[in-house]
Amino acid sequence: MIYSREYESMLREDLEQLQLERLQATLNRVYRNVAFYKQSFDRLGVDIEKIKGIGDLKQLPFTTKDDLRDSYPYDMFAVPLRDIVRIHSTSGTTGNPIVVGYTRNDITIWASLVARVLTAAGITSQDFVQIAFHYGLFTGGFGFHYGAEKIGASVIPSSTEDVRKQITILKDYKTSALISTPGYALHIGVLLEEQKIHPEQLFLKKGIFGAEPWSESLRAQIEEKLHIEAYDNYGLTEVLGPGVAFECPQRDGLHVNEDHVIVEVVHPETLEPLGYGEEGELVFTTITKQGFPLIRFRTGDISSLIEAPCKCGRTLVRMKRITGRTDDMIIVEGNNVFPMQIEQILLDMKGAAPHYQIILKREEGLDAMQINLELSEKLASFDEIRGLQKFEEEVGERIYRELGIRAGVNLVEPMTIRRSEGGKLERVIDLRD
Ligand code: DLL
Repeated sequence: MIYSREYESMLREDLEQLQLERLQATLNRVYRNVAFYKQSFDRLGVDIEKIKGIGDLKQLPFTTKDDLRDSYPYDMFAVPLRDIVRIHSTSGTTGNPIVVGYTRNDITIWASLVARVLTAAGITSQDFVQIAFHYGLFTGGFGFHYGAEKIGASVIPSSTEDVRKQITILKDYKTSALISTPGYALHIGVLLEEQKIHPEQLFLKKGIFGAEPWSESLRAQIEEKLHIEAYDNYGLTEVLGPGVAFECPQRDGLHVNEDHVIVEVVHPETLEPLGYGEEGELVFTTITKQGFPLIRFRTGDISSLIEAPCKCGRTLVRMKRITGRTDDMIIVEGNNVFPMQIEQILLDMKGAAPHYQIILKREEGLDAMQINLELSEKLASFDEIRGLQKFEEEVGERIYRELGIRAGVNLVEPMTIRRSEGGKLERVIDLRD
């Protein structure tokens, strides 16, 4: 099923013409209304009147996460604040978060793009859709909520209820589609087994999962544990939230909503545009957003584009699933975090040496973070076990408070974390999947 056949299956040349018109309108708007873009275009001598084809996009400068942080909170907005009806933001607890604004029209488009995601997975007005994403500054809860309402499904905003409550809802409210991170779906699957609830006792048929990287093998595990068909979907706060790209029943790459964003893949170092099939950094230009338009935004996500047309009939280009990041950002239970944010907290805690290792595992299907932290000489001499335990708890609490991630902290003797070449520590060891 295709939610918006007219746009999702457009002839390529018509789509490119539409993209160009929308791009030109966006460039005019940002040049007039966003000081950052006026300055960066002027600095590079870009004449927006000369952008006459999608191929000219490469003349435009990139926008980075740092540019967005520096414009905190509202400097990137391209409309007067009275026209903004919604604000979301990234977590960014240490540096400035990235704050995004939506106009009423942006929200309407967002809902229709998420409606495409759901419809492509076969979800209809007959479905009971349980949304186990946080409803808050994070875009997952509200984004899916509006999309699911748009297609007329019965929406169950279970949000961050405890997992046992989620399972009760799944069973009693006859949920037929689950929306969450893939890690959370696996966690539910593991607990169902523990509680000896057979998936056939549920009504669940589909799962739409995203917000963090996952693999084909994790898909197979989730499908087996929950007896569902699992679909991937991709998005990011800066561009919109969920609704940027989604799988169709072929489940071979994610269709990008190209009538609303232009996608490029560039070499992460030279920043030269790459061709189909070549892996590099995803870059998005929004072409319909009013509140928070973005020109050539570097996502840090690694993927490649698939040239071949899809059997589903959509002409929207497909991107492969995300295979990694250009930076060291990690995602723990859907929370994006940079090791540097953890390091800053550790360094701030008196008594910790700056030698630590972050170990990511899966426990009962859920992401678990353990931090092995070397004691400073000072703390090592303070060998009262109770004091050390208290210190471990304090570090864990502070990480939870500031980053929203539960971490087990484990103090280890000085010089016991293995150094690799040059005495360097491997900071993050990811044992998930
Ligand atoms: O995660 C938006 C979203 C919500 C997408 C719900 C899908 C479902 P952020 O919190 O800004 O926004 O995180 C965006 O998460 O740059 C990727 O690194 C990662 N990511 C999102 N979806 C996927 C996916 C939301 N399907 C960052 N596969 C992105 C791999 C993903 N990584």
